[in-house]
Amino acid sequence: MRSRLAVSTVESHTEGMPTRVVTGGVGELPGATMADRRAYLMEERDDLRTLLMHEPRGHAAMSGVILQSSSMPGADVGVVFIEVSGCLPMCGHGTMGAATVLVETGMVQVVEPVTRIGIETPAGLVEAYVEVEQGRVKGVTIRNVPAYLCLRDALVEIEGFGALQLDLAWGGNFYALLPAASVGLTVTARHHDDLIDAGLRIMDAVNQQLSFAHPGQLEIDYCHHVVLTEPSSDAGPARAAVAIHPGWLDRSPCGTGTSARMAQMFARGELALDQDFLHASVLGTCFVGRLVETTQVGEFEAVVPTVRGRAWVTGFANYLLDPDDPFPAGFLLSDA
Ligand code: PYC
Repeated sequence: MRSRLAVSTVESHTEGMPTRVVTGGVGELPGATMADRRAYLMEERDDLRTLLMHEPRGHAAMSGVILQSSSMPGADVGVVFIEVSGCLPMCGHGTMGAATVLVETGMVQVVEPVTRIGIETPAGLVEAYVEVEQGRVKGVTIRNVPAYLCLRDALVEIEGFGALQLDLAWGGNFYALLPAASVGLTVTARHHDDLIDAGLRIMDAVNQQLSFAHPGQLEIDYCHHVVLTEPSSDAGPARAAVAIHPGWLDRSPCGTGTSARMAQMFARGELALDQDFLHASVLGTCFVGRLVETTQVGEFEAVVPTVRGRAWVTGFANYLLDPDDPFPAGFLLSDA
């Protein structure tokens, strides 16, 4: 056996959505901050992301984090998110997965009943409050970066659907939000292909017809995520199908999407501070969100969201790259 690299990982899933946590073999990426390291990875080492996320080592809905050290005040670790879609500024399910792995493998000092882990993400400092009972993680609440409603009732012309109104909100990524019913769908795994197809058309329209950027990181001026919403019925959770570039659905209720949806609802007077918001995925798995304070992001009134979910460790792996492997950066069958 020969290999050009050996990357060790701890595999996990958060409410059904995988997080491959890279624990060794990559080392410290160049850059002072996680935003710098994300930029480095995207510009110089995208092959590493695609090797670990794409087939044959990953799949078309794969997601992960690369653990790093951080010198940000309040942070214990740093993370760079990797995904089939690229390198996200922030990922909620991935942060819960990483926090669970850090605790259950003993990579951080564990305090029961709650271990606090400060995590520097490319979008800023996120705190994870990990509920631990006899060494087992029972739940993770993340205190996310501030979220805000960026565009309200924006009118876009969507191929096949005509003119539709939607909101655009930031929750660590930009999300276009609109009712699934407005594109003739319900939030169910049976509509998987149609939800993705509608999501991609909406994404194209938003990116071509609307103009926006995060005030603190002006290079983040695109939308790769669409939340097709469904309101709660009775006392049940609100539901969401989160369609993501280049064409897959989040298996979890999406931590940053939940944050964006809560910011949208707060701005519309539909959700108050300190009120639980139950959010279910297309798979039926749930996060519990809450808005805990108001703040400001540039000119936008913003809110600080917390999101609680649970992750499970599924395995340990070592990934190799044989110098003769014909796919040194992986592949996606859909792109081939
Ligand atoms: O949980 O924030 C999230 C997320 C983003 C993309 C997939 N999951």
